[in-house]
Amino acid sequence: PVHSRRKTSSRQAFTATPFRLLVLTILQNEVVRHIETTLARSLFNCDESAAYAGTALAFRDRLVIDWNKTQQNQTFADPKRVYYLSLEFLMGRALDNAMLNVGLKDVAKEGVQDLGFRMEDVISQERDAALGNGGLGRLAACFLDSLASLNYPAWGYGLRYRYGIFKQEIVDGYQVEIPDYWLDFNPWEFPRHDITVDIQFYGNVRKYQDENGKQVSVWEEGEIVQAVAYDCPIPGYQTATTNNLRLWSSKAASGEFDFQKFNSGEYESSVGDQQRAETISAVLYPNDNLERGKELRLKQQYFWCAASLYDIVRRFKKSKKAWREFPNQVAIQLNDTHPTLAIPELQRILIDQEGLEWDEAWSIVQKTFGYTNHTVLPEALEKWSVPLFQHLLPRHLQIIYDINMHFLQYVERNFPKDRDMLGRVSIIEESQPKMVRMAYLALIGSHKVNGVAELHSDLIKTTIFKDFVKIYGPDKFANVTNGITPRRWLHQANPRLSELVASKLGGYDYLKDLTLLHKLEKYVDDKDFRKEFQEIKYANKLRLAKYIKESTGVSVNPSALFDIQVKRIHEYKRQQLNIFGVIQRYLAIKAMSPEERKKLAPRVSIFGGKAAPGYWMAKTIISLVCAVGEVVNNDKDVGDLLKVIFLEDYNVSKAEIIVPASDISEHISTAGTEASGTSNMKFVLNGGLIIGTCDGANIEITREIGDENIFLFGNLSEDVEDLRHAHVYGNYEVNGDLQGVFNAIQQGKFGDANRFSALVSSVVEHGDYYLVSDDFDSYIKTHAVIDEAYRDQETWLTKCITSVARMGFFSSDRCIDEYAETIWNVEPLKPKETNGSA
Ligand code: RUG
Repeated sequence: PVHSRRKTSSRQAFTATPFRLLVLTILQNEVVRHIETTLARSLFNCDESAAYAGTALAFRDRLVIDWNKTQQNQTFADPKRVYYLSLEFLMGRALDNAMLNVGLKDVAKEGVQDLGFRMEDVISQERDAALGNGGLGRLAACFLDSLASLNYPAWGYGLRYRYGIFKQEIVDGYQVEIPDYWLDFNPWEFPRHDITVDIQFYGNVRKYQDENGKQVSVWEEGEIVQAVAYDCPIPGYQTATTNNLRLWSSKAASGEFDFQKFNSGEYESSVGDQQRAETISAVLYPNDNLERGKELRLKQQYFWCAASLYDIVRRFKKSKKAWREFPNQVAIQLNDTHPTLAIPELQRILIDQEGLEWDEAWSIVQKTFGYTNHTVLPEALEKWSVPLFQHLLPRHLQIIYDINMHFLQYVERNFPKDRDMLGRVSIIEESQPKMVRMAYLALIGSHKVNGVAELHSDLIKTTIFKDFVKIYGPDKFANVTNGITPRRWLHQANPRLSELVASKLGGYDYLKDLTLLHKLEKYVDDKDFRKEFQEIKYANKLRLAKYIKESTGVSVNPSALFDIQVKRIHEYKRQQLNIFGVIQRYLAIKAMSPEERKKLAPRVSIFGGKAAPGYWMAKTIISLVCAVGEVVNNDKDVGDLLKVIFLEDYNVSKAEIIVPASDISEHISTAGTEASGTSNMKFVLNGGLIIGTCDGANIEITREIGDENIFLFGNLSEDVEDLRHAHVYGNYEVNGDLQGVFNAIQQGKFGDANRFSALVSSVVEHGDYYLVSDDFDSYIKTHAVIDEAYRDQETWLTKCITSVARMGFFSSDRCIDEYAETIWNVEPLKPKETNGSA
């Protein structure tokens, strides 16, 4: 049927090359075969979801072939491999990415058109794989894309949550969380029921002397849970390398329910073990930059670390190399402190199971691990209570105490006069109860520690890890500034801009070497290029305006300045500063004469992002944004001059629509609090400008694109401590404009003032920890500068184009090459043959 359809189809088919036609026919046949056989559906009642499933399965088949070859090639060559351990992988959708990486999206588009579908509709059938909270999980996803695209022999290891990050609904202006059961149909994973690992919890440790007089520790009894591997292929861009992301799922070790209990009528408790085991990988903890110390979270961490290490060690042992070769074959990167238990676990395997001496084992451990720190916020630094550890992982606690003892002895020998230092750097915090400081354990057990942007990497050396710089010297610390994959964040999200760039640079090579973008600068004055660039931005804004209308019912003017802040809601990210600024603008518009109004560029302020379910202040910020939107959007007197939108359920696939449509985006954290930020990079790469503080990667973005192309404001990180001190001990007056904003809120202009009183009092009464009042004036003035700049569309356009051309540094390919060279010491492994279909 497909063949006959082709004969009557579009003109394009006749102009296509025979090879293209052949690929198209083959691909179409594969899609149809999957719809008819795998899904057992008739083509006559094939809907969009079946079209998605058929297309996804056809592409999956292609990935699997390259995936198998890649794994065989790696097994044969046995190079040093990288293992990226991350509790979060925020992958988003896979089909579009697979089609682009394989290089067959255009053909597939034509194919599904022939079947009567639009590719956009087919793609949007897929649910996001949302196994992450925000920047940390998305970084891990970008890194996987770069590792494969650059042909590094690499594996990702994570957890296969049954429920990813919750779906956010806004009901009467409040956030409501809905569970995200995303696994209904997931063609991108392969259960490996033959790859299982038994993971032990609880129990006790027995010590005895063996026949040679050596002390031996045995971890006995307790509970066993089984880890089952689920593998996801990760295709590289225009290469046959397809790496593996292995996610672990938990199930009861017996695999069966308790028959005895079942037969005696205790139906509920007969499935108890099973349910308890499955709970481990059931849900992603929905906190970003916040740790809560829950037992189940520690269980998740150990379950995943132990299963991954077992797998890594098993693979190494196949090569029959000596243990001292382990760090020459294996590099393990810890994405934050979440996988820190891998350190005592490897030490345990080496000494308890493989019989190595402590020192030899410890030297292997230290050479193997690298640790990436992503935050200096105290509330985000993981600590686990010693009693909880003792109960859940008794052997690991002993090992941690031994690691600490060796470390403190070393510190004492080298710093005999600084007695206080021991308490400061000890892995064990002498609090009530005692706590295990995971960041210290991660640092001590790794050979390199890196921050994620220059300022952040400097800050960790002067704040949380200051003493450790003295102990180990500065060379243990490195910076690897974050990056993003241009494949998803330009080529996929903004295909027209990607095509325009390719037309000027003579092809798509820049997607593999983003520094080539600099060649765009010579087109900055090219009339046709400018026109096309501007038209693309407008089309992207139209698309977002349409989405806003569909999802909120509000009509926005696509010619207005789109001002966007989308990211997790957090006080340190300061969405409250933004909405206070919006209120100030609203009040100012209301007070303006008609002449003044005419001069003002219309604005649409767009917010999006999830609040952790237990983070009340963050939820209050969302409800203030919604309440302000209600009033402003219905104020006829203001009309198009200002609209305020809260976009529900911000996620990766929505970001792909939102990011290309911005004129200005907001990256306005209190200086020194945002480690890097990565959406700042995405927005600039897509031809938007940014307003930001001197924080995280904003600083390096400024260095690259030039300070004339960015709107910076606010206090610097070196002044933050003094300013906070002044709030607590001095008499601080709130600036007049901000007071006006607070008055409007308190007078009930946006509904019941009590709902928002905590936001006001956090500034006025509780020390303004995030320095909203200190930065407000400069924030408002900078927005006035933006208004002025936007009126001059030609200069604005020049800034946008110049900035895109200078963003080459921020590719995640550059990050991965830096990690490979300075931390992992791994080399790419050329694939055996290039991807035939690309
Ligand atoms: O908050 C940071 C971001 O600044 C950064 O860009 C991202 C990736 O490095 O990681 C975020 N982060 C930090 N997420 N969780 C943490 C602390 O656990």
